[in-house]
This record gives sequence, structure tokens and C-alpha cells, in this order.
Amino acid sequence: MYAQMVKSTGTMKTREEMDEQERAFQDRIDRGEKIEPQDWMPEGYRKTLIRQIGQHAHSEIVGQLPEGNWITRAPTLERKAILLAKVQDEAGHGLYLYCAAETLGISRDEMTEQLHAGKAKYSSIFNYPTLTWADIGAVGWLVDGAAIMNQVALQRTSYGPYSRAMVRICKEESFHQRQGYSIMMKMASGTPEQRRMAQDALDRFWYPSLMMFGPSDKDSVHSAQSMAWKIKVSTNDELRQKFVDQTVPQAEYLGLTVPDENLTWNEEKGGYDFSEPDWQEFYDVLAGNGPCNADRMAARRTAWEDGAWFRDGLVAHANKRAAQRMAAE
Ligand code: BYC
Repeated sequence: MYAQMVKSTGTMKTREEMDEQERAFQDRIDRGEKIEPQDWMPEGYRKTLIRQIGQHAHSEIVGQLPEGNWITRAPTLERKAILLAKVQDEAGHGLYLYCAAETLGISRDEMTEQLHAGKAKYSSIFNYPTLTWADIGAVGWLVDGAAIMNQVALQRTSYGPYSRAMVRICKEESFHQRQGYSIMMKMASGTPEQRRMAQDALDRFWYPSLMMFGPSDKDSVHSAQSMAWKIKVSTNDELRQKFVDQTVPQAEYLGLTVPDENLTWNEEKGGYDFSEPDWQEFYDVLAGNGPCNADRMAARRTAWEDGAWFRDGLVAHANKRAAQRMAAE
């Protein structure tokens, strides 16, 4: 498999091409050892982790926006409290992930600058709007469902701080997925209008959720190297397949229809055959041309600028305390 991956990308070093330090590092990975911040690592490993963890952190933060949109309009006090808690959890996930990335020698400010300059990505899914309350159900059920599918696997990633951050994130994401499904159950068993909203939300979020796993394996640029370094432990297509297999029965239970005429159970492979998302749409969204890209980035930049006085205050306070401590010593 390793040799095949080398062949498929042509960019990875073969064992013979690695120097002694790189070979010893690969051996540690192959033995399933965790890599810790103070350990030696190839520059490519460090950069790949910063890219992936940074994007993941940005996704958590930008992901607050479509859901935050509904906090003031949640239908009951209970639903509002649950949604508030969920959106706050996402901020916490962002923090754990920024901290994990910081152990690799990049600051949170630098990562934020990369996001605002359009150099770092965040998940494509958050460039779609949440138009109705049912969309909040669909986001919890499908978007958090897809996120968990990926993140459960990432608990076994080779970089210690990332893998440990994932353990806690996964616990909270399970609650998020359940709250989304609970909204969908309510809507799907409600009035004909509520049912229609639930189906419409599934129709609009199905393919964007499939895109969350990234391009198909044959087009994925980073998968081969990331798999060899065990930064990724499953490929994009493997996770997408698992997600479909898990989610279709859940849609059936709700009495909703997955918007895919080609969806059929394949006895031989023990999973569903399904239609690929529109990859042109995916790349358009990545290029900044999705329905909400401009709004999302504008909201993040404004939040950053509006928070400058608070960050300055924190730094001034920390400097003052440090000066007091030094004077007392
Ligand atoms: N959106 O070679 P590939 C969440 C980019 S949920 C945007 O396969 P890789 C949350 C990719 O970065 C989501 N960009 O890349 C849920 C690369 O571009 P660059 C967060 C995407 O890295 C609910 C290019 O396409 N989860 O947090 O091996 C509420 C080629 O792709 C996407 C994670 O981030 C996409 N969907 O695999 C709140 C999980 N897909 O970097 C929050 C961690 C691909 O060369 N990340 N690209 O410019 C991963 O597991 C991997 O980075 C991916 C992509 C599977 C996403």
C-alpha cells in the first residue's frame, strides 16, 4: 500500500530516499508511536499538521456563524439554551485546536491572519446558508455527523496534542449530532409544513455534507503523504462511504428521502452505492464563490477588528503583572 501511495502522488520520498533521521521518524510512525512537540519531525509533517489543524480550528470558529444565526429565533427556551451551549462548544473546539497547532511553532494570531488573508481554508460546508429552523437540525445531524465520522478516526492521528484534543471534541460532537437529530425528529413528525421544511433541509445539505470529506481519493493532493505519516488514518472516500452507510438508515427512520436516485444497497461491498457530489461546485466554493463566503469572511474580520481593544487590554494587563513580578523578585 505504501509503495502504491508513493506511486500515486510521485511527491513522497521512498524509504531509500529518506535520510537516517527521516527513516527513524517513519519507523516510529509505523510502530504506532505518538509524536510529541519536543520530538524531531520532518518539516513537511509539521507544515501539514499546521495546515490541517489550522483549517480545522478555523472551521470550528466560522461554523459558529450559520448556527448563531438562529439563536435569537430558536422556537423554545429549551432549544435556545441547547443551541447556545452548542455554539459555545464550537468556540471551545477552536481553542483546543489553535492550542494544538501552537505547539508546532505558529501563533494563533498568525493563523488568524492566514484565514483573513484567504491563505488558510475552513470547511466548505459553512459557506451555505441556514434558511430555516430545520436547517439547524440538518446541520447538527449531517454536518456534525460528518465531522464526527472524521474526528473519531483522527483520535488515532500520530500527533499527540491533536489526537488528545480530538478525544474531548468527539464527546461534545456526539451531543451536537443528537441535538440535530432530535430537531429533525420533531420536524419530520410535525405538521405537513414542518415535514416539508425537514425534507428541504435534507435536500440542500446532503451533497454539501458529502463534500466535507474532501475530494475523491484519486484527486486528493495530500492524502497519500498524510496517510503515510498517519496524520490522516482514513481516506476521504472511506470516511464518505461510512457516513452514507450510517446516515441513510437514519433518514429512513425519519421518513425522509435522501436526494439521490442512484442510492442503492450494494450487497457485495456491504455498503451503499451513491452519487458523487458536484465537484465543480465544491471547487467553486473553495475558490471563494459559494453562497456565503463573502459574508462569513466579513463577519470574522469585523469580529477580529472589534475585539482588538479587548486583546490589547489583556496584553497590557499581562505585561503589567509580569513587570510587578520582576520588580518583586
Ligand atoms: N472544505 O488533498 P485533500 C467542523 C481542501 S467540521 C474546505 O484531500 P486533506 C464543525 C484541502 O484543504 C469540519 N477545503 O486535503 C462541524 C486541500 O487544500 P489546501 C472540520 C477542503 O487535507 C460542525 C484541498 O482541498 N473538520 O469542524 O488531505 C459545527 C485538497 O484536499 C475540503 C476538519 O477540518 C473541505 N471540505 O483532506 C462546527 C477535519 N476538503 O489545504 C464545526 C480535519 C478538502 O492544499 N481535516 N479541502 O489548500 C481533514 O481531515 C482534512 O483536511 C480534509 C481534507 C479531509 C478536510
